[in-house]
Amino acid sequence: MNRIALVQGDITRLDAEAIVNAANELLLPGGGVCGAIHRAAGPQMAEECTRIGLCATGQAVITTAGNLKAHYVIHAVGPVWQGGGRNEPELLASAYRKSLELAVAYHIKTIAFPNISTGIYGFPKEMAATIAVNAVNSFLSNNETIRCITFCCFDSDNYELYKKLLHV
Ligand code: AR6
Repeated sequence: MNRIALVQGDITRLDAEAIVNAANELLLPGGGVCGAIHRAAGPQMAEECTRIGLCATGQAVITTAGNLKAHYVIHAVGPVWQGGGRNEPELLASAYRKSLELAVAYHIKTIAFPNISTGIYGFPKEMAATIAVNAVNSFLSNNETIRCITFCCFDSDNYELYKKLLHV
């Protein structure tokens, strides 16, 4: 059974139990998908983020999701692209992996990811897509509890890249 789905659109509208936020280390409401998630969730989620305080690059933390349809938001911090020599690929893979580990710990069965790091943080989109798909595939090969992982692409470049990689 295929447990990976692809959609193009706004992640805040999705029905998944958890949506992943492309967060920053300070867990502050920023721009991009993070700004959209914070606007849709409301102040309670921001307060939870403030209480948690920090999340290192490559790691993830979880909060409730305020006014969103989702029950949880997993805040994953991808790396800022600095040319590729600062362990960016491994840190990006780790952001996906840690998010999925949290999902399993919270008995979450459906989860949606944005294209972490490929906006403001400048990670090359093609490399990021390959890393994301590989990280998710290898996680799923050792997991039986997650029912569906959705890649939610906002821009057409990313959507086309994922379509090719996922053969859909
Ligand atoms: N739904 C889904 N994807 C979206 C949405 C949306 N509503 N809006 C944008 N994207 P970015 P980063 C896509 O910049 O590069 C924030 O300020 C966008 O097209 O949101 O990880 C944080 O607080 C792109 O493909 O995140 C951090 O400071 C992808 O989301 C910093 O930006 C990621 O772009 C994180 O930068």
